[in-house]
Amino acid sequence: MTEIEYFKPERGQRPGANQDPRLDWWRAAKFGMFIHWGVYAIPAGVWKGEHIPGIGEWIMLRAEIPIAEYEQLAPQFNPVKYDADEIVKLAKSAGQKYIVLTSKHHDGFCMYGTKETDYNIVDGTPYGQDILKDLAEACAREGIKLGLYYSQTQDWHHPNGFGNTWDFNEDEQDFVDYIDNYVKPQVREILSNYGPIAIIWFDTPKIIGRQQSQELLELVHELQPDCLVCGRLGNQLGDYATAQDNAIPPDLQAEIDWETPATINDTWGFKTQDHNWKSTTRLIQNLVEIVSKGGNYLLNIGPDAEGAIPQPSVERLQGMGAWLDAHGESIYGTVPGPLQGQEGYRTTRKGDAIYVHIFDWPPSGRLVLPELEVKSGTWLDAGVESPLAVNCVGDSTVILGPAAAPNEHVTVIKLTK
Ligand code: H79
Repeated sequence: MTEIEYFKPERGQRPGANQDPRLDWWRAAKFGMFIHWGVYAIPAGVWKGEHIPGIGEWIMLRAEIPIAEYEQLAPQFNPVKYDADEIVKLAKSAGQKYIVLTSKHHDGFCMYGTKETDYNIVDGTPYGQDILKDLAEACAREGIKLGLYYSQTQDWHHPNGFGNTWDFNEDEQDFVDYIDNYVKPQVREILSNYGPIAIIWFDTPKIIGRQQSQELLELVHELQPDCLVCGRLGNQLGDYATAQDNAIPPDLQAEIDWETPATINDTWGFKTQDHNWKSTTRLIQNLVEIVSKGGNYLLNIGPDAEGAIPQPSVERLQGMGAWLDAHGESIYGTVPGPLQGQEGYRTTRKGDAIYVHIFDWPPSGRLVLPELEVKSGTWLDAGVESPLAVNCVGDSTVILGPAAAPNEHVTVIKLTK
């Protein structure tokens, strides 16, 4: 196994950005919805009857599908079940504070009405409507922030984009021309035509040079000064750092603002054969784990070719939202807690309050923490009726509760001075 590099410099945060107040809303938000959606939802992991392993949105590369063949997906794309309001309401009910939609993934197909190519949802499909416009309007109505994923380096459809070695000869490509005359005009479009965009989520920097990353950063901030740029812009120029996909760093990351993008099953783009859904408990624990170490959780859904959200995703997101309804105080607006690297529990803090999130409830009902100089404790969930005792004993804080965990996912105790 290769060692996981949680924070490569090229996905890192620009020095000084960790003091930037433009990130304050994002620092408090903790939990966002990622949406991976494009024409790859039609093959959904199967090409010419063959299951193509790996993440669904990579099918064009994995099967080395020629552009002329892959392009034929667009005239089949007619997601009549797409309902922007339903997606935004799902995000809200899950407790997610922002949404990031793929405006263009590596396959080059654009999910918005661009003037730069006909290979887009408005001009190239029977559906013919601007999915991004609908989502932007629904987000504005519901007061949820909208970000956009944009694949700035890989574009397997553009003659000068990176990554398609089966249709193009790399030696003949002009990558800087692609950045200057395709990527920049498209970034200008998505930041000019859809109202406020909270985040631009660039991905897989790979060959992008420092100057190109710098120019894209300046373009974004010129058009929308408050728009955050994720670390995958490349060259350590992002407003915040992006961890490796699905990777949660082992320790507290106190010096940087960071985010883990993650899947609920194993794919981003919809795949019929991926049923490896993480449990609601696991997803809640991942959220707590990430927040306890100072990060944000950007959790993905992959709508199908008709625009429906897979039911297992809906159920899990609603389960997370129900937990957050009772426990949001210990997540939103918190900072990492004083006890790190402990077995079986994680801590967050807000002002004087320390929140202990218990993953492994002790069968004795007795949990011993290092001394925290706290005087009292309560269940965070007002619905829990079990007695709770918190005592300082010597150098320890001893919590006494029932034998069974009061919450089926993660029980939270609020400790105060
Ligand atoms: O958008 C999602 C992914 O498509 C994208 N980032 C998230 C947010 C991503 N781009 N690259 N990668 C993830 C990692 C790619 C890993 C690879 Fe492979 C290993 C590419 C080729 C070998 C996995 C296996 C993907 C294709 C085959």
